[in-house]
Parts: sequence; C-alpha cells; structure tokens
Amino acid sequence: MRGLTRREALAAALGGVAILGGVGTSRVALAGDARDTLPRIPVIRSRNGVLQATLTATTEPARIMGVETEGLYTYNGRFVGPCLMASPGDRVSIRVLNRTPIDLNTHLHGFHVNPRGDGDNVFLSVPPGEELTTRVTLPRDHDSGLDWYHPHVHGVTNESVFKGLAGPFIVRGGAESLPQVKGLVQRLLVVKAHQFVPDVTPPTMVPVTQANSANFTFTVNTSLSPNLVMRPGETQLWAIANMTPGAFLRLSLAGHRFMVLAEDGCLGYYPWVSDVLDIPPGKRFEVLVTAPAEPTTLTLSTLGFLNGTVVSPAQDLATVEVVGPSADPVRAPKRMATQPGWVAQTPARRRVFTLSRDNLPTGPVFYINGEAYGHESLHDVFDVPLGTVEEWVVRNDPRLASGGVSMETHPFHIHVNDHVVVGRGMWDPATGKTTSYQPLLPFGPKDSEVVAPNEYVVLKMLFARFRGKTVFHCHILFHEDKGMMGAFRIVDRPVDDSDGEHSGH
Ligand SMILES: [Cu+2]
Repeated sequence: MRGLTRREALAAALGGVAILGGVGTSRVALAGDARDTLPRIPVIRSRNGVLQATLTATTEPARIMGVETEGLYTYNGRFVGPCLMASPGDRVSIRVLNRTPIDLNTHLHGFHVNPRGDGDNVFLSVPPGEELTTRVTLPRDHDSGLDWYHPHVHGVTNESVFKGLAGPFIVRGGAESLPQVKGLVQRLLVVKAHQFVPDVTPPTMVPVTQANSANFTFTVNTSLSPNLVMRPGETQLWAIANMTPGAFLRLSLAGHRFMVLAEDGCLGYYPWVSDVLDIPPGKRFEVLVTAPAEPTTLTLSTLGFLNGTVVSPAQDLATVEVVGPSADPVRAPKRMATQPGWVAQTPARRRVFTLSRDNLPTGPVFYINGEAYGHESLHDVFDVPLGTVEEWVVRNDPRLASGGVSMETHPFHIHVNDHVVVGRGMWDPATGKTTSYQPLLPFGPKDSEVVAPNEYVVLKMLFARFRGKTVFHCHILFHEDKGMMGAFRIVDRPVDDSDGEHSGH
C-alpha cells in the first residue's frame, strides 16, 4: 500500500470529526492529531431546506484500503458513497446517473417518506446509460439519526450493494443534539466488505457470483483497521452502519461497553448497554463509547458469526489508542425519546409471515409464506389501511421442502414505516404451535429485526401518513434477490374510520 498524500493525511487527521454536524468543539478535540487515521467521508448537506445531490453510479476504479480497485460500482468513484445530510422538513432530490451495466433505482433505507411516483419507489428501474431523480420531502417529525441509501432493483440488489453502491444519509437532530452528547467527538463508521480476485493486479472485486462472505475483508470508511484516538476517560459518539450485502457484525471493544442511544436512525426511548453489539446487514447503531481512565490501546473487532453454513469472519476493525490528557466521562441520558401513544394501541389486525428456503437443483430459493417474490406477479400484494396499527408476526421455519434444515437467521426489513418489537418466542414449525413467548418493552423504533431459526418476533407498526405500494424483505440481499421479499399496499382507510390525524410520531 502506498503512503498518503498530504491532502489525504490532512483528511485523515480530521477523520470522522464533525461528520454528524457542525460541532466546533469536536474539531478542536482532535485537530492536529495525525495519529487518528479514520478516513473522512465527504458530506453533501441540505441548504435552506433543500438537499440536492447528483451521484454518478460508475464503474471507474475507486479506493479501498488506499489502493485504486477495479470491478466496483460506486457513487462518484467512492467505495463509501458521499454522506448525505438533511433536516426534518427538508426537500430531498437525489439524481443518479447510471453508468453501470445493471438497472438501478434509489432506496432511502430507514426513511419515512412517500414510496410512490418519483419517491422512495423500489418498483422503478433505470437501465444503463439513463438517469433517475428521486424526490421526497422529509416530514417535520421525521426521526433523526443515521440512515443510508442504496439501489433496490429486485434481482440485482445484492450485486449493486456488494460492488459498492451504498452511502450514509444522516437526518440532523438525533443523538448528537442531546444535551449530554453535544460537544463530544462524533464519528461515523461505515463498515463495508470486499473480496478481491486472488493474485490479480490492480486489485479487483470478484464477480458477485463468486462472492463468499467467508472470504470477506471488512473495512471502516474504506480503511483497513484505522487508528481511532481517544483521551483517557473521554466519551465519544460513534454512529456505526453495517453496509455489507449480507454479513453479520458482532462488535466488541475489548470488553468495554457500548451505550446504545439510537438504532436504525431513531433515538431510543431509553439507553441500553452491551459489551457485544450485534449489527445484522443494513442496521445502524449510535452509541456512546467511554475510554478507560488510563492510557492504553484497545481493539475494535467483529467476533464472527455463523449463519447456517455461511460464515461472517472475525476480524479486527480498528485500533483505539487512548492517549493524552484525561477527559471527564459523560453520563448517558436517562431518556431520549417518548414512546408514542400508538405503541400501546390494540392492533387492528395481526398478520403472520413465515420465512423459509429450499435448495433446488437450480440453486437456493427463499420464500415468504411459501412464495418467492416475482416482479410480475401481484398475487402476494395485500392492502393495509392508512392510519391503522398492525401486529406482524414474523417467524423462521428452517425446514427445507426438499428435506433437511437450514439453521439461518434472517434480518427482516420493512420499508416506509418503522416498527417496535413487542415480543419474541420459539415455535415448532411441525405443529405451528408456539413453545415460548417473552413480551418485550420496546426500546424504540427500528426498521429491521433478526429472526433466528425456530423463532418468531412480534412487530407493531403504525402505517402513518404515506399511501402506496412498498415492500418488506430479508436484508441478506442474496436472500431478497432469490425471493425473500413481499409487496403490500398502504391504502386510504375507510371514511367512517377516519379521525383525520395520521401522524403517530
Ligand atoms: Cu434471509
């Protein structure tokens, strides 16, 4: 790997600082500390209530681990796309020029926005050589935090994200604005995975058909194990995203704890603490990390995860160097957000979704309620009345129709509206009977939840504000492309049932 240019060294020195907003004190805290090598992600900000971004989806080489790499599709020639930043109430316009060989569109993952027309519409598809502009307005009460954007054309979603088309999108006013957190150093850590063709120069990403997560190398902001500097006792805010196409991260910081303030771009109702942070594909967490009181060096690593027969490797992700004068640790807030009234509401309806797979001679196929999603078939589309609260039971049936089992976890993701998790338990797919149930106090809104083999989770959701057809799916994008997706339509509620107020945030 060649050395950094002066410009890159400067960018590295400012690594991650003030990425989450113009926080001057953060800049001061790290300025000049060239030992901090976390690469900075360029930010495209909204101004005067408008975010206007033009992104070229290109096959030009992009830098991974500091080296020009081929075989990628990236936004603007960056393996981590530019960080978009907007505020609740802003109008957002994202123009994408498709210079890749595959069809593209733009999905706003984690957003509560219009799914129709030129909005967050995953049914659009723009061929190579053409362009697409996605236009949405963020509601004034939109949740604030770390979301992301990526293409979502069924059949090539995995390829597009694996090759590099994904970037962070921050909605201002989240954890960084809490009184206890203001002024802390903030970092944006985007974890991606790559796999190079062996023994080829220049480094070249393997074709997606040869991708095997067991051979993935994880990078943080395109860097292999960057150095993060903290002062003894210092508390920092880290916003962490898993933008891999289907790898599971199990983050560990040498036994130190992560204090979780936000998940999936939403402040939680109260913080929770863990020494291992499980981040399935697509998920984001915003956490407080407090350095030990004495100078030391810690390793941020992912512990590895075996999903059925599919390996997500263990790997060191970053080095945390604790040096310099001491800082006072920060106490976490007791509460961050208030649980909205609809969470306690009796659901209008309960639906059950069963996730399963089969291994056919042509390859694996993935089902929801026994059906593999097809673009042309509309038979799996159901209607949900706008403004109603529903409970969705999502259960994992590991049995293969052709015999045997596949003991794999599926991260279940729903577009347009966030949900809370109100319970989970085990069930027996042979009898359909539940064998255990644990009611849960919701931590906060989220856009995805894992379901382990023989497990079921109970999600509760308000279908607020936006009508239109959208989807739910497994966020292991290979599973989604191979059928584990369903479509539904949010429709006007019956007139006699209307109270005229659909905002539940
Ligand atoms: Cu899956």
